[in-house]
Amino acid sequence: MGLFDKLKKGLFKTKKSLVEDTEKLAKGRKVDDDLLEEFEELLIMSDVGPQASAAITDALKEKVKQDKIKNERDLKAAFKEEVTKILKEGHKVMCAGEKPYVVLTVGVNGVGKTTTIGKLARRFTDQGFTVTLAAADTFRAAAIEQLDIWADRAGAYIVKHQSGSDPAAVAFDAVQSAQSKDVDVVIIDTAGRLHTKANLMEELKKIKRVVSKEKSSAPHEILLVVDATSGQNAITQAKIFHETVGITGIALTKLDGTAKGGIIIAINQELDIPVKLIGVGEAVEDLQDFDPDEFVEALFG
Ligand SMILES: Nc1nc2c(ncn2[C@@H]2O[C@H](COP(=O)(O)OP(=O)(O)OP(=O)(O)O)[C@@H](O)[C@H]2O)c(=O)[nH]1
Ligand SMILES: [Mg+2]
Repeated sequence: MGLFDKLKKGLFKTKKSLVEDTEKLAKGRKVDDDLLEEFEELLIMSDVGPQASAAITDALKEKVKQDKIKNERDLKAAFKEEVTKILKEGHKVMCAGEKPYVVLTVGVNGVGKTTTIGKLARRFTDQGFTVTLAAADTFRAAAIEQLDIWADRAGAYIVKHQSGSDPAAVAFDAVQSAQSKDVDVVIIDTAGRLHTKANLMEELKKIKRVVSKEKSSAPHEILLVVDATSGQNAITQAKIFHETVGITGIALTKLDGTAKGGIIIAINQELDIPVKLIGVGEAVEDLQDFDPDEFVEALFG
């Protein structure tokens, strides 16, 4: 199965709730304000978020007024256009520049950080880059083992200390080791933490500070991993992590498990942080660069 088909398959449930249900709603009906009110409700139910839902609906209302939307087909086309606009605004992909290129990965518990790191590492090594993983989730021994397995699969180096040790020290050692071995990419795993726990958020600041002592331009990417099934809480998480450490990109995981993939539209509308990666399944190739055009095609096509 090609990447686009995997994306399509991963977005199956979201396509149903976001696109097919809105098509059904409009079928054989006159497109008017009443219909668009119901349409807006459907968007909100699909986790598109109040702001983006209102923005899309307002744009459609305007087009109805101008007589540009007459039937369900016009409605779908205009809807697609508005979603594309929102997803394209401020879009960026991840690209390794400096050497070593240091990626710090953060997020709440269980969102898919370690899995995303493993898949990302594999992608980089497949492309011919060398990679060092930093096991800075020292909270549980199992977390270090999990990263070890991924390092093995990806053919990456791993820097690890004993569980319970200082995560910032692990991150520092990993960057130092990468510099001495001339490694291309360093990816730092961290323990999941609730954005509401101030002391744990301080720890992330420390990791960031310590890494920049070893290489002043690092970390080059601070990647927030967000679970697509967490609904509007994803926005709150992003805001607080951003305030604390300054997020440069979002990896949105588990889009395959949910009908609420509309959250990606809410994230794009409400935050100035680009979604760079999406997870549409458990396999390595299910971590994809977020490409707004392809995403919209997979959803509406
Ligand atoms: N279906 C699906 N499952 C995913 C995806 N990404 C991650 N997972 C699953 O999510 C679960 C948790 O993943 P982890 O990578 O351990 O999450 P984590 O954020 O590192 O968790 P903590 O370190 O405990 O905070 C695993 O079972 C993964 O296989 C995805 O895109 N799709
Ligand atoms: Mg983990």
